[in-house]
Amino acid sequence: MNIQETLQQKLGKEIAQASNEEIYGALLSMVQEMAGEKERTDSKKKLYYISAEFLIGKLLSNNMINLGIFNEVKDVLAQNGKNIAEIEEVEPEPSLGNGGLGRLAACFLDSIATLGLAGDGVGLNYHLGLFKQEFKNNLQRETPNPWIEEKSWLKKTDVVYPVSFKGLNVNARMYDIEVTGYNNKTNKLHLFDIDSVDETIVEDGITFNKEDIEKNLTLFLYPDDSDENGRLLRIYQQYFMVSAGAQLILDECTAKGCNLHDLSDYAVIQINDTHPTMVIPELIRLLVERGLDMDEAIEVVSKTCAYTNHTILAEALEKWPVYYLKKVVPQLMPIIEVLDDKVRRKFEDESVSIIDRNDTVHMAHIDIHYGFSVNGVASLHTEILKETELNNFYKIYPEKFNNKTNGITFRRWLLHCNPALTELLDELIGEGYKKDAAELEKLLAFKDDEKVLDRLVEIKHANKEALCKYLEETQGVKVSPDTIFDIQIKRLHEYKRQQLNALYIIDKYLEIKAGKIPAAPVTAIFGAKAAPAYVIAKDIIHLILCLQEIINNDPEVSPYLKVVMVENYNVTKAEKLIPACDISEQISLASKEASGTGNMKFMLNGAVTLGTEDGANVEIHELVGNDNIFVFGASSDEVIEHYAKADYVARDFYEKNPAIKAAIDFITSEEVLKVGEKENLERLQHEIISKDWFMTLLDFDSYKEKKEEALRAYADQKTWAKKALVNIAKAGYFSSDRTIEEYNRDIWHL
Ligand code: CRA
Repeated sequence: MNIQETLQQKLGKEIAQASNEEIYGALLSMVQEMAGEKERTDSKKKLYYISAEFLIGKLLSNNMINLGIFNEVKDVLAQNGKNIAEIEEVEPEPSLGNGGLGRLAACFLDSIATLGLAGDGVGLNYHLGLFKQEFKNNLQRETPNPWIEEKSWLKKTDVVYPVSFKGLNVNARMYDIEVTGYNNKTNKLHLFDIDSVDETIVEDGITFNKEDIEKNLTLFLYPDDSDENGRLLRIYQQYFMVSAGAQLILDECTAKGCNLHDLSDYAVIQINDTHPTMVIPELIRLLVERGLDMDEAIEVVSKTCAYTNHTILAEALEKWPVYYLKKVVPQLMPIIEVLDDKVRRKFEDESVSIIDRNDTVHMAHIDIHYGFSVNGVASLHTEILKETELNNFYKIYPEKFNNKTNGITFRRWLLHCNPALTELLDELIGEGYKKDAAELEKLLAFKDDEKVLDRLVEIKHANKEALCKYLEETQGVKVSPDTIFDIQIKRLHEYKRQQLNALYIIDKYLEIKAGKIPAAPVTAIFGAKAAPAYVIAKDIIHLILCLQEIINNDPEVSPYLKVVMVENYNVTKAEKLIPACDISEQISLASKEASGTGNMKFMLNGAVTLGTEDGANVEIHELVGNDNIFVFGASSDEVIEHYAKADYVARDFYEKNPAIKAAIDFITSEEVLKVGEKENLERLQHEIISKDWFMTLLDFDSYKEKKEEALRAYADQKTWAKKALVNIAKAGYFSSDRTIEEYNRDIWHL
């Protein structure tokens, strides 16, 4: 049966007569069947990528691309008067992740399957996701983000594992999502869930009874941990995930002939940041239960587990009080004590112990001592781990440390989200780059080809028009595609410094008000969710929303400057924003952004980076050269020195720099107070002047100077297009296929 016939049969009517919802349902079932019929990857040894987040995005189009049927389906639909883009809109986006860490996991699953490697994901099935962001009165409000519908990509399985908490036994049921490789075999994403979860216990935004574990366990990703019950719930979730995951791994391995002593010949477990760390003591516990002695169990597990560190922010490195673990998973504590004891016998250095003198368990320390590999996610990040953050561990285990610079899947971040650019590339350099991203360099041959440069400009403009239409339809904001699209989209965090961008916008506003008209009009676009309990992050969103209201409604200013904060930023929105971007804002305080992956997506789609020498920006800079990136700000060495000497004083900048003072004073000016909340704005202002932990003001001048330079450079469209071309051509290095090949070569050995 061809696609037309299959769809008609599923619909029970002509395609032309069906609604978009019906067609989506039929396509979903067709694609699921096709994926199910594909061969599964298979090998003696298998990777388990275990992660609290998998930010997979909508799956229909990507699966169709990977199965090689996208264009045919699109054409069949078009012949029947239907539009694939409208059908894509029907699909809800799975809300299973927060930011880069979760999106990275999703890109990795795509690449693992594409390279034909046997590797499954293991995570949790959060019914209400992270949260849905709504703006009201210029403030962020959180509501549940349900995404599981009757017809969904999730397949309920009969696989159920018992999980025991103190005084509570539950069952973990496995749900599967097919992971299709691009023209290759398939893998699975296993998501564990509890049958008794009850969405109706959520009331008033996203609050719910945090103690009712049987009903709340898989409701939300990262439930509010500002109180003790919230933190305990996170431990319940983490243990539920790893205990079920560990049982699955042992089952699958024994089915293949593993005798448990040789577990590491059958499985390698990649621990994605510290959330799944308890898989180490849990596996040890299960192995001892199945007959291994403790020392051997520890050795076996250590040969099986590898750890990826995604952050150097001290507050993000998880530490759990012994007392919490005793309350939730007392069965793990004796094992963790043995692990700690072994460390203490071997090393005198208190700083590498697992349980510290305050009776707190350092999860990352378990991973480093009892895993065989520790990797950072960009060169600079790994160097900082080795030289400063984890230096005491590096001195003990230099051989464990390695770098794996992050990557992104080009299937989603080019083929799917930017079909016009993909078509141009196919025409100019052939399709080889789709399997070997390094071939994108062939594009450099067209660097001085005026016609090609013109086409790049046209494609960008068309993508900007599409975004304008989308923003108007979804949020009612009107912006012009003939302005420079300057975009900062990422989770809201002080270290990422959305507040620096906001201060620049205020400065610009004040200049325009004073009669200094900018050379080129700019549209500053933001997208960011703030963690519900992160007060200052929410204040920064508030400020940006206030600026949006003031500036866009000011006829003196809005012809030259507009501000748009995209509501509920997610993967789907990223796919529309990134292809339309001119300037990619990557302005974190140097040393703080482990890698960033948005920076790579923008580059691949021909945006030029305005950034600090941080995370993977450093590698982007090396690849594209000085002419094709705008770099500013203090270096990571300088920043690390400021922290060491504690000599950064925000107030000095405020008092001595009139532009900075004017911008900060504006936060609580009459204009802003008219549209904003005094308490929030004053708190933010005070934070910036008296603390500014991430040194916004240190880089203000150099940021402004570089940004102005970038805006001036944009005026010459030919040279700008050349910069865009070089960025696209050099992006091949950031394919997650390359990253996964390195993981496999150095860590997994599949
Ligand atoms: N926020 C880092 O901050 C990095 C991703 C993926 C992060 C990013 O710089 O690109 O991981 N870290 O490696 C993180 O979540 C817990 O730490 C991120 O997503």
